[in-house]
Amino acid sequence: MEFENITLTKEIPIATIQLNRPDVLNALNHRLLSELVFCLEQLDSDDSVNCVIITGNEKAFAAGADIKEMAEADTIDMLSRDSFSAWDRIRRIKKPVIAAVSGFALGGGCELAMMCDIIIASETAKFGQPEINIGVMPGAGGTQRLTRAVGKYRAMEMILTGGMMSAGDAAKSGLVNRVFPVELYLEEAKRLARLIASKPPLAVKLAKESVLKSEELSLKDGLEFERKNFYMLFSSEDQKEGMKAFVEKRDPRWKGK
Ligand code: DAK
Repeated sequence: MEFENITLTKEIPIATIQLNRPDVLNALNHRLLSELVFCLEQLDSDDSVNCVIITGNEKAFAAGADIKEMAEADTIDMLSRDSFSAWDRIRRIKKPVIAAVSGFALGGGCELAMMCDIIIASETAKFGQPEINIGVMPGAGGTQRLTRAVGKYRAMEMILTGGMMSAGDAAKSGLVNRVFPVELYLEEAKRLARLIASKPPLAVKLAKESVLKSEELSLKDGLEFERKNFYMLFSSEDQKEGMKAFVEKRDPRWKGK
C-alpha cells in the first residue's frame, strides 16, 4: 500500500508512524485511517519491530475525524462506511504502541491517543472531545476511555463543554504519562520505546493484553486471565533465558520465543 497520509520510519527495533495531513491539522479521514491500520498490522507481524510510536507534528497530533468528510453523511452512510472496523483493528494490535502528542489531540485524535498504551506529550499538547460543538458526541471510545483515564467528573465536563485540557492537567489527571518540552517529546517517546523494545517481546505482548483486560473484566476474571498468561510464559525460551541470565549474572539474550 502506498502511503499518502502517513509516513513510516523504522529505527529497528522501533518504528514511528507520523500522521501527515498538516494542512488540516492531521484530521483523520477515511484514507488516513486505512493507511494507519494497514501499517500497524504490518508492524504487528514484523519480527524486527518491538514497539511502535504514533505521532503527528508540533501543532497537531490530530484535530479529530475529518469534519468535511462527515458533514453530509446520514446514519446509513455512517453505517455503510463501517469506519468502526478500522478503530476495532487498532484495538487489536498486540505490540505496545506509544502516542507522542504535541498540539491538538481532539475528538478522534484524542480517542486515537487513548487507544495507544502510553501517552507522551509536549508542553503544548491539548486534549479534548469537542464533538458537542458540532452537534454530536464522541464515537470512537471517548466517553469510555476518557472517563476511565481522568474520572467521571473531569470527563463529563470536557465532553459536555467541549473544552480542552492542557498537557500539565492531563498529566495530573492520569491521561498522560509524562510531559516534555516540545523539542524533546518525540525523542523521549523514542527513548521509552527503545526501553520497552529491549524487553522480552512475548512477555511484553502478554503483559499488554493482560493490562487491557483490566478495562473489561471483573477483578476475579482479570486475575484468572493474568494467571493464564503468566503460566503460558513458562513455556517460552525467553523465560528460561531470563531466569538463567539472572542466576549467571549476565544480560539476557531474548529470542521472542
Ligand atoms: N476536520 C477537517 N478539517 C479540519 C479539522 C477537522 N477535524 N480540524 C481542523 N481542520 C482544518 C481547518 O478547516 C483548516 O482548514 P482550511 O480552512 O485552512 O482549509 C485547517 O485545518 C486549520 O484549522 P484552523 O484554521 O481552524 O486552525 P486554528 O488553529 O484556528 O484552530 C482548532 C485549531 C483545532 C481549534 C480548530 O481547527 C478546530 O476546532 N477544529 C475542529 C476540532 C473538532 O471539532 N474535532 C472533532 C471532530 S469530530 C467515528 C469515529 C470517530 C469520530 C467520528 C466517527 N466513527 C468510527 C464512525 C470522531 C469525530 C470527531 O473527531
